[in-house]
Amino acid sequence: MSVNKPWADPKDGAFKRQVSSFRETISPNHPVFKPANGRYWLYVSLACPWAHRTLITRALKGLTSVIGVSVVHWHMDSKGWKFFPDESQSTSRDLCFEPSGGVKCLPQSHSTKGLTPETYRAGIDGTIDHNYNFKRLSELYYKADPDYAARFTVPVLWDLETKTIVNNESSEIIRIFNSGVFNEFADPSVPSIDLLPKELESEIDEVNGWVYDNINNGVYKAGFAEKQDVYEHEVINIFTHLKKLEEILQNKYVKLVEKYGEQEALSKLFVVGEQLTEADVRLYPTIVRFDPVYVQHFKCNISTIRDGFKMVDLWLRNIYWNYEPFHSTTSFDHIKLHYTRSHTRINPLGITPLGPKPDIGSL
Ligand SMILES: N[C@@H](CCC(=O)N[C@@H](CS)C(=O)NCC(=O)O)C(=O)O
Repeated sequence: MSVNKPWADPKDGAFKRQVSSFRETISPNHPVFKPANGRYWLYVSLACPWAHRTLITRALKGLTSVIGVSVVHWHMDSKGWKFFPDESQSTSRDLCFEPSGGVKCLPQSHSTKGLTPETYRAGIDGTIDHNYNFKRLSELYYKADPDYAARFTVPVLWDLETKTIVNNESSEIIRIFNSGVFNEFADPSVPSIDLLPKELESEIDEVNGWVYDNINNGVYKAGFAEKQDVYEHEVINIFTHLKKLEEILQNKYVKLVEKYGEQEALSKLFVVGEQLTEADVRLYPTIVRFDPVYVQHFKCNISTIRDGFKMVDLWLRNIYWNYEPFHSTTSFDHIKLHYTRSHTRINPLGITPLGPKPDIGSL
């Protein structure tokens, strides 16, 4: 079976992301995938920015007890993602920073199958596959489709009833979560939020479009480029768009200060409108990874966010420190370890840089 490599096409030296294969939705009108409590399961990596969006949305929508989660180990090898325990990485304990990740693997009826707190290092090594005890994410893909012939990517939204993949495209998974189909099961203590209000939808789509091409996927195109000119083109493009973002946030902030005063302005500083939307959810996973990994590992080092983009940095710190669903789903352990030790073509010795410290500035 030929599964294309995660790095660049040797012909033109440019990285091209594969198109996701499973594209169903969940809705009362869908012939198979109806909304239900505990029927669907998310498979994620805490390192992966695309999976990160789905975890944030799940938490923002109060669905942590409705949709369970299994987390792959941070180390992705030639056979792809694997679940805990991972014998080959057993020496990693003292290399890990402090445990984080904040992922609740509910529903509670799914136990961690005998793992004790000593052997179960959630937030560092990921979790077991709670449903089938698979060792590899690939096994899940083959269960859904024995002829599957593409890459085994996270996130995966899995249906426990028909035992198949509903969707493996993060931009669609977050829209399913936001659509309201699970509202009746959602945690009532979580304030309800619509991440895609009708009146802002076209602006959100417009921002998502350029943010995806030039920032979210831009860092990968720079990082995986295998020719100098391709790399330079991509990295300059990223910084052009970070500048555009900085200007948008700067203009907004000035207006917010005029309208609400300095104290309240920050609480309304979002990419679109004056409220948290999908545009923030999709931008955040890239920006929070930027200084810790993309600057050095993907060579996006014209500047750091913290030194070169004051408003983007302020927006980032506000979201990270003031919104639990962002904070609790961000694992700097997974992020740093995954990139620096999995991409052996970029970093053959797997040395993980210690800085920058702190991972993110305080407010
Ligand atoms: N279009 C997908 C992209 C997902 C994706 O590329 N995930 C990466 C991790 S960041 C992955 O699982 N890669 C595994 C591989 O390429 O083997 C989405 O947004 O859901």
